[in-house]
Parts: sequence; C-alpha cells; structure tokens
Amino acid sequence: MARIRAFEVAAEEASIGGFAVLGQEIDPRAKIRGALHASIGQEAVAAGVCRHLERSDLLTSSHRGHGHTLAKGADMRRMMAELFGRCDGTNHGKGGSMHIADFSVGMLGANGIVGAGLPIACGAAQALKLQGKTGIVACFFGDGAINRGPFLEALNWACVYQLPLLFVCEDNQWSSTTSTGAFTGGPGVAARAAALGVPAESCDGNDVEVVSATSRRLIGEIRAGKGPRLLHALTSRVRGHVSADKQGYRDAADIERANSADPLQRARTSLLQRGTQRPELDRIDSEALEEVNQAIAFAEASPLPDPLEAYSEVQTLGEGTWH
Ligand SMILES: Cc1ncc(C[n+]2csc(CCOP(=O)(O)OP(=O)(O)O)c2C)c(N)n1
Repeated sequence: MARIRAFEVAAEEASIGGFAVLGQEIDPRAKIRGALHASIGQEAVAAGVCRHLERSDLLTSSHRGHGHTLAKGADMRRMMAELFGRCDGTNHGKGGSMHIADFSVGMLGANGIVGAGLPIACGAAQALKLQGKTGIVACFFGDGAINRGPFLEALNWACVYQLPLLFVCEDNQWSSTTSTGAFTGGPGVAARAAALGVPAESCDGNDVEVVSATSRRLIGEIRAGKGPRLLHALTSRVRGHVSADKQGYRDAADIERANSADPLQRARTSLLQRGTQRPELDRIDSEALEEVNQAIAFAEASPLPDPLEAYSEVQTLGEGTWH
C-alpha cells in the first residue's frame, strides 16, 4: 500500500498540466501527458487481493489500474517510464497510465472502456481452463461498470463455465462525476452477482486485513474448483475522478469522510496497537519513497520513442486505413 501511494502521489505531481480540459493547453513542462486516474484511498483492495495471487495468475484492470499493476508485481521503474511515455516503459510508451499492461507478471491490461476488462478476464480464465492450467484470474472493476452490459455477460459466462475467476468490484460510490447510487437499480452488485450464480461477499475495502482474509477465502474456493466468486469491496476515492478534476460536484463532507477512512492510516494504527514499532513503519514509507525517486530518475533518463516506431507492436487493422 505504501508503494502504491508513493507511486501515485509522485505520478500526480508529474502530470500537473498534462491533461487539457475545457479548451486548456497542455503545459509543455508536464512529464506525464493525458488522463491519470489515481487510486489513492483504495490501495487496500489491490494489496489485500493481490497478495494471494501467484505470478502465474492473471489480472485485468480498469482505468484506475496503477495499484493493481504494482501489486501484481510489475517493475515500478518500467511502470513510471510507461506513464512518462518513454522507450523503457512496460509498453514502450504506447500504453500510458490507462492502457498499461505487463504480461511478464500476468497483468493483462488496464482499460479505458468502463467494464471492458470483464469479458477479457472471462476469456483469460476460459483459456486457463482449456489449457488445463491451475491458475486463476482476478478482474478489478469499479461500481460504475455494474450498470454496463459486459458485467452481465461476463458473470453469466463465468457461472455457466465455472471459470476460475475472482471478480473484484471496487465500490468507491462514484462513477466519474456521478454518484453511482443515483443510477443503480435494485440492491446492488452482490445481489446481482448472486442472481447470476456467482457467490458474492461484501467487505470493508479500506481495511487491508479484512480484504486479505476475505479474498484468501474466496480465492481458496476458486482454486478448489468451485467456480467464480465476487468480492465487493467498499472503499473511498480520495482524489478527483481524474488528475485535473476539482470535484465541484462533491460535498466537502464526503471528501472528508474519504480522507478519514485512509486505509494506510488504518493499517498503521492497527499495527502500532499490536506492537509494531514506529520506526519499522517509517522505514516502509521511506523505502517506498526512495523506490519512487529511483523510478522517476529511470523514467527521465529513458528516451522518448522514435516516431517511426508508432505503428510497431500495435494491432494490425488491415491495409492503410491507420495511416
Ligand atoms: C463505456 C464507457 N462509458 C463511459 C466512459 C467514461 N468514463 C470513464 S471512467 C467513468 C466512471 C467509471 O466509474 P467506476 O466504474 O465506478 O470506476 P471509478 O472511476 O470509480 O474507479 C466513466 C463514465 C468510458 N470510459 N467508457
């Protein structure tokens, strides 16, 4: 959690001025260009689930995917270089924050299309099953995605084929600038999952120990061949939807609630109460900061890609039309 937090705080700073809204110009000094969605306040979900994944397990993510990618084991230096759009990035600078992937650690990709990771996760889980492999897939998505068609299709498919798949709904109660409750019918994600034959469990997504214990159990059931499961993790988005978002649509009290539910602070308090020494916790934080500083130095030293490389290693869509 400390590594995710430090990474995203630094990435946010490097992206100031790099995302133009409402006719603004991009600031040429911005190191990171384009939209950056921070998961600050939600780190316990990524950390609590991914500690139970093996490197050979697979993962799909949403547009808010830095935490999932780090927790799955991606190299932080190459991740930062990716956000900076540089050659040494995990995707040679072509993915950026929102389409980062690292197949070497089973991270199949963040995704700019809400809900699009769910059917991809099904495909990956089906492939594991067909190939007789023992791994599982974890599929992270936001509460907004449950109101899109792919949610229904993916859960139904996963149930029918009893796929080794953990769906993880990170419920921060916001879908961009809209309160998700304002456009969600019925009792919510866990009931929808149960109706589609996927056993679901809700938990406090800001308590990393609760997330860890719940996902350990659900992942154990999946690995035992009992089929898909859904974890509904209630959490809080501390920052705006995207880096430049000033959150004019959100009550100050709601932001304050999100801040005071900080999962890192809660973990620190809990560990101190149980006897962990303060210097030990401070050391974790300072090591994370040091790692991030090294990642920034690595990203800055990496060259920008050659424009001639723009069309290499991307999907071929046929003759000419791209150009
Ligand atoms: C299919 C689709 N519709 C709309 C958007 C615009 N959009 C981007 S993120 C977002 C909100 C997503 O909310 P949620 O799934 O809860 O994830 P969160 O941002 O809260 O992590 C929307 C509507 C999109 N990217 N894709």
